Amino acid sequence: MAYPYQIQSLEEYKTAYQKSVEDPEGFWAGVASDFQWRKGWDKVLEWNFKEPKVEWFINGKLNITENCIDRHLQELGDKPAIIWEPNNPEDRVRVVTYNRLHKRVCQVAQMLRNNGVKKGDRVCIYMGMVPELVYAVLGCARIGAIHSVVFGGFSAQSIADRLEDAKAEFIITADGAFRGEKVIPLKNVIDDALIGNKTVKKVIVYTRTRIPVSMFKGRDIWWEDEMEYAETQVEKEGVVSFPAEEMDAEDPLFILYTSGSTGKPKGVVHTCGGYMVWTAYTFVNTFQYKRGEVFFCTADIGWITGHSYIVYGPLAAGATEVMFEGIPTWPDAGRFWDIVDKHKVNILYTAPTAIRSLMGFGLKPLEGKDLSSLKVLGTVGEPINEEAWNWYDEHIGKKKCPIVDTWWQTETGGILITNLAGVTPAKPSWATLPMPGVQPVLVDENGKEIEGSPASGNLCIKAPWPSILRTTYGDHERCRQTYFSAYENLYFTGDGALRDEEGNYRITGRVDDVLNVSGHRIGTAEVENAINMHSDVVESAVVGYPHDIKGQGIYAYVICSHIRGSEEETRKNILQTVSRIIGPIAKPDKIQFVPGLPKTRSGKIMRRILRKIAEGESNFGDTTTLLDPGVVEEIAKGKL
Ligand code: 6R9
Repeated sequence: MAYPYQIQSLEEYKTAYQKSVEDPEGFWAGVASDFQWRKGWDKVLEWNFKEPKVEWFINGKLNITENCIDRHLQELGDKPAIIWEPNNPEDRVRVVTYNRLHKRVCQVAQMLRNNGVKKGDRVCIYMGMVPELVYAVLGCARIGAIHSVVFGGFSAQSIADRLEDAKAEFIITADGAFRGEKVIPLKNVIDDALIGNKTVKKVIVYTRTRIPVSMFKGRDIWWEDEMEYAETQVEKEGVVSFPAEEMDAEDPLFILYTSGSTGKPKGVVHTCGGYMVWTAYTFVNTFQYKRGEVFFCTADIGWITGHSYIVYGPLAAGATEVMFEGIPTWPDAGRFWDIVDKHKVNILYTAPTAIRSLMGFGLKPLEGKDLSSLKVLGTVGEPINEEAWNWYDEHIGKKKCPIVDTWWQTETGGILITNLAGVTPAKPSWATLPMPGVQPVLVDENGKEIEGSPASGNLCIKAPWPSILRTTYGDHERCRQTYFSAYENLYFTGDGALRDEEGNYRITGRVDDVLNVSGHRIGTAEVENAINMHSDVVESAVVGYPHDIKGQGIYAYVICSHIRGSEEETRKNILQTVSRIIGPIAKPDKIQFVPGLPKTRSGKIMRRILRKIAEGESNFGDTTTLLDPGVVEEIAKGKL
């Protein structure tokens, strides 16, 4: 069964695109009417990119969980919403039907209410990939609390910063999380994050790994006890109910922190109405999802991809999806293919870094795996190189599955540029065409729009789509500065792109000081700040360099006051420091000790030169403006 707003041919795409540009309000009113609103909107859109102010479905009232769950119950109540594959393939698969999801989300909502959580309160969620994470997220949404999910790979310090920025009063976590052979001690990390914290009142702890945890009286409570009690409140004579909070379309739904070019992560804020419409619309159209098909997104819910294409988009569309707790290489590098085979996955959505890493294991892990259920493949997170694209196409899709290369960002809420599977043409390593409602432009350094094609420039968007970020939490000026001030009346993505004669886009990567390591966004300034925390470090500069599997690796140039013990020891200590401050995901791949850094007379580090050295280039361009041109040669000599 197709969805009313599903685009099914190239012609339909062209018509939809044109209508979305000529009459955005009419177009999006049409799409939004397919959702459940408590009260309709007065006006579809008001916006200016100056302040910026963007409002969609003004005065419309809804609750996103009624759209993701309740409205499906009659038809899909017994159908699986989530098929959960545990870390250990020998353990039991859990199938969560829409009925069960409804019950659990009602219980969480009740549990949160019992513990004093109210609409608008911030709840930090720090859990592994278990169904309870989805219940927690949706339980917040049901009572109108703003969730802030923090990825399990972030350190206590990172969590502490996020808790403080969001002034979160509640945390939902687990004792630990299984990831391959490792057990991540989540609750311990939370305990460290809470040293000195003054806002958090309650920590709810779900039991997953049974590793020892300390439970503080008056603050820490067990998920199981609370849920059991909540169950007696939400279920009466076999009927489950917990009335969802009525939310304004523009009420915040969640905060998700992401790195930018400054040292401090930003809390990107998305709202209820536009985000719901966009995630469902893009899910259905990009992947050409049809009712009953099995969708598998391998992302973690700690990132935007998991928010939009594990939690909200698929569930708003009443989809069936696989959720995976573990990692692609455990117990062996055939794990994804086992899952595809076992659960008859129709649509697989993963990241280029995962594809490249699995490619490295050759074809053996594919032997004996039946991948014939696959119909559509997708990628996200970073540019996909042709080699990886071809491998994915040939060995996974068997040349029968369209590949969608989806470009988007935490700030965009959902997919903005992509081909639509089997509907609009694919072009290897090109994201191709904009979604209806998305008007990309390329601008030169002076902010002038580059017309005509082929062209290359900085990628901006001309007008708002329903799930554009509304603000950065607690600091609207920062939002304006970062995204809306570089070019007048345009949203600036931070990415560079090419455009061909057909209007296809190819994203070439970040043009700011943001790295993309294994599809994870990491600001160079953040890593530098962390390195500089080490007691022997005087100064550091961090750049990206091409990495076969990660896409980009982190290269750090470090000036030390002295080296205690061996260089190797100091390196390890620096890595440990970065792990503590940000998390293991930000650990540099290479650390080179240098006597100085190439600086301009005004004291600015010339990263351009450092990037060239890290890339192994020998032509550094003009170095005459440097304070001490000699330092460049010296650094180049010591390149790792
Ligand atoms: C969804 C997500 C956003 C940055 C973005 C860009 C890069 C994402 C891409 C891609 C080329 C694609 N990016 N998808 N680059 N092709 N298909 O990844 O969000 O974590 O915020 O990262 O990722 O550089 O600006 P986020």
